[in-house]
Amino acid sequence: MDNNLKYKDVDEKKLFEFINTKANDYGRFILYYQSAIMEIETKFKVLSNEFMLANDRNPISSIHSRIKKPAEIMKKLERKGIAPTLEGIEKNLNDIAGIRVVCSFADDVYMIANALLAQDDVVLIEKKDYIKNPKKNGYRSLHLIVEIPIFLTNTKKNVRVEVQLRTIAMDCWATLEHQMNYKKGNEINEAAEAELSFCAELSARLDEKMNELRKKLIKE
Ligand code: 0O2
Repeated sequence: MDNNLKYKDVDEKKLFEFINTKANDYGRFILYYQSAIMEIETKFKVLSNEFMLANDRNPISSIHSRIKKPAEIMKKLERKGIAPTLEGIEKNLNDIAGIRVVCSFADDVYMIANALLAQDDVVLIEKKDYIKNPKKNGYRSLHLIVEIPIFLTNTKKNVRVEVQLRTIAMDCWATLEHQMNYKKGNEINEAAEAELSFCAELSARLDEKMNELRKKLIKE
């Protein structure tokens, strides 16, 4: 393994060499994750439409999805000391497929998460509630690792997806913090972290107030 590899210069070909696989095999491997994203996105859209019909408002403001970039996969394999193979990735990396669901109100986050988890083809593998237990810098979101079956011509495959659910206000904070700090490798001092956390508190207060207001104004 070349420890001097500069990840920003690494292309897919380097990833194939790194994990000793062929482009075709990698393409099929990624197809599973792309399919899982499509399945879960559809589930969220169906839930949203159903809620919209009954309540005349949309609990989901936006949905974004991504397949983890080859350079990020390599970094994570190295950082975690995971075998650089497709099997190693499949067994150990739960965020190759990621979906972010931005909800309108704080209650919507849990309502939508619970409705997804109640579906009998969705298996919850792990849950991290950074809303009830925010990170030290103030980061808030509900993270779920779920597994769903994917059906291809001759195969059924259980595939893991990381689902992040948050409110518009939480997403605003996370997006701005990501630009300034997260994973940029900046040395962040205690004072800056406290300020970030203070901003996150402000946006959590906004979420609380808007949630209360919604309950007063709309009967659901
Ligand atoms: P990106 O660039 O969003 O794709 P690990 O995934 O193993 O490193 P862990 O504990 O399993 O760590 O992951 P965790 O804490 O559940 O969160 C991982 C994802 O949550 C990150 O994905 C981010 O999207 C988001 N996240 C976590 N902490 C923060 C934070 O402090 N600020 C912001 N803005 N986002 C955060 P990726 O793949 O690391 O990054």
